[in-house]
Amino acid sequence: MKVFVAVFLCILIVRNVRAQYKECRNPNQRTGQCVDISWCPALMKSRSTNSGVHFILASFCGYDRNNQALFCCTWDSDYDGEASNVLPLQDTCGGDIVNLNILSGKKTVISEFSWMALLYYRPLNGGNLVHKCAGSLINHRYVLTAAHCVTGRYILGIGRLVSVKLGVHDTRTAKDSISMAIEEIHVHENYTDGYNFLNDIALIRLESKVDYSATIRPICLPSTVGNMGMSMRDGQLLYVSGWGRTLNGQSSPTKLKVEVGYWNNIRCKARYFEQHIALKDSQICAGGQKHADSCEGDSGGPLMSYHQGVWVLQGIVSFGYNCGLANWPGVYTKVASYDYWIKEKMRP
Ligand code: 4AZ
Repeated sequence: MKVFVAVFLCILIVRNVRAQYKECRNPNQRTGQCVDISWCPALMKSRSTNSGVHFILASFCGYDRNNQALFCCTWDSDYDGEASNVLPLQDTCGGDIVNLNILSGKKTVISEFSWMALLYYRPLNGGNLVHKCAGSLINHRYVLTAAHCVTGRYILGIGRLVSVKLGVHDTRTAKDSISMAIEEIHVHENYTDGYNFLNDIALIRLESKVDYSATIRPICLPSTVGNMGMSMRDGQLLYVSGWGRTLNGQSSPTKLKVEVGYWNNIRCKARYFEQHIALKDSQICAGGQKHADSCEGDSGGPLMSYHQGVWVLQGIVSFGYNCGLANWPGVYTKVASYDYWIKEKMRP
């Protein structure tokens, strides 16, 4: 009898609690109860991560009688889905709808190179944001760029990096583009600021995940497609894209692209040694045709190879002896040399 009464009371209490709290759906579309956050162990746990805090805010479901915010409580502490340290497979990354014939032109079409990111800086005088560098989206959460775009002398006069814009074709309209805040920046520990710009690589973690779309997609890393750049031949065509300085001396409002030929390292090291710059095997040279080069403002952007429908991030725009001079190729950070570094820095 006692047991029966106890069970009956329990059922009554649970019913009462249920009646008191509204049913709700959390951002993962799971059904839960709309409660004060201190009643919800899963959401209390979420408070320790940035993404978790986003998840809590997205779980808001109303107010109680005392105007206290309520949140949808389930067993979830964060968004479902792929962890942020997972790289996309070849069927997701580096795809392009463009056929190669169009590449003889200079303008890009809107959805071309949709992994390209623009880096925006807050000027020291607090004025409007300016963009000075580019980067490449490598998964839902990370953008790869040059170290000199996030630290050191180059950005001293520009300001502090504050956001990353994705899905941009024309910086004047930038319709359909999205602006992402930055959660964390990893600069290579052995980056040398100036001289030969060794280890000129940095990884930006966005504050939340981005959804892929027609104009926002990731590029493949060399390791993803098993092409570590070992077999590149002199003169092999690679591609650079960006909004950097053009022949008329200004940065381009629309995303441009240019073909550049690969230089083997022996030849390129000899060339730059004339300028007393010692290049390493973790750098790639490409270009050296008059007026076809990356330049100021293109830094951090991608040097890409294209093979059977897949674009691969082979290099990161780093520096050069001026821009667009005949026989002076641009120097790029060799992404394949940093495969381990990139994967080690990425967090779920
Ligand atoms: C720059 O100033 C810069 N052609 C970037 C790339 C190259 C030269 C200069 C290579 O950001």
